[in-house]
Amino acid sequence: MWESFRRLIRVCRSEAPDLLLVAGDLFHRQPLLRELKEVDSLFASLERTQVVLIAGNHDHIRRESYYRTFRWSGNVHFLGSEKIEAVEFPAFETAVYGCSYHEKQIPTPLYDSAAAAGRQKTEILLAHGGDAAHIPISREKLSGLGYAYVALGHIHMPQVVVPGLAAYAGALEPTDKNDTGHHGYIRGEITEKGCSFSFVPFALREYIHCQVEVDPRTTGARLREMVQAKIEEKGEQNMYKFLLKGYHDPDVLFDLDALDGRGNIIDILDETKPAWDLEKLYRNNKNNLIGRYIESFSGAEKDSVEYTALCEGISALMETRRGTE
Ligand SMILES: [Mn+2]
Repeated sequence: MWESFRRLIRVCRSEAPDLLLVAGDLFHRQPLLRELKEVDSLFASLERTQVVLIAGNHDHIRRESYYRTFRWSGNVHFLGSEKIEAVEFPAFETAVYGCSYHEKQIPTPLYDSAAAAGRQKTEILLAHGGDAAHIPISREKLSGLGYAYVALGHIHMPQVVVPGLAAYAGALEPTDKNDTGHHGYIRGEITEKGCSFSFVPFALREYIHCQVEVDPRTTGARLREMVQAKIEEKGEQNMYKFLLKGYHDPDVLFDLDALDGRGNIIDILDETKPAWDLEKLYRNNKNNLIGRYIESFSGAEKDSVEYTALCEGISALMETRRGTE
């Protein structure tokens, strides 16, 4: 995460935006003093950019938090109050509003009544939360507050909440194996015509969930090729979770460990089912339990619930027969 943060600072150094907004949870826990010093010196290196940040629920301001006493560099503005306050930048006629978490949870919809006060021509809200326990947000209310832009933090997946007005930047890098999809930051521009913003993919890696369909001709070696081809197509730098579907030859057993040739598969779920040759099985087992079992499902459509139950039952029966052989 530090590496991504440093890369983002390098981007800001070269693009020199007026503002860099950090919408809370810069840290996933209480920051150490040395961490605040590192972050502040990186922010201070942005000579042409003003930085505004708030504390989120993860790095909420505890009684003994270093956030309370830390002295930020001149271009860094920490909105540390529990109540919504504003920092003004007359040089580019902008004010940024926001508040910080002093508790892990805030179930009150604080932003519902946090209208822009008209201190500057352009007003921005820096907000954190959006679920029931963390300042619930109403799209309608947010739209009526009078801000040119609402920069949202808390949800890791980047997403637009109100088109042209409010969006979650998401985490710079995925922080969890279920944080699939692109990660990056939001680059916004406010002109006479209004606000426009777009998501900039920035993460070095993504978590990708893939599905692979097998059929009765798929051998273990072929499956390995299919999995590796998917990884080559979507990028070797990413981390994968595979779901195997379809029907396999009952005599083929997939060795799941052998599929991870590059060490970037974190999970493989095998939901394939054996493709039994039911007619042949029936012919050979007419007078025993297997035959009667197949008979009881006669007419089941392939891929129906009944057919799946039939195949699973057959697998179980064949397994016990193998066991007694
Ligand atoms: Mn949060």
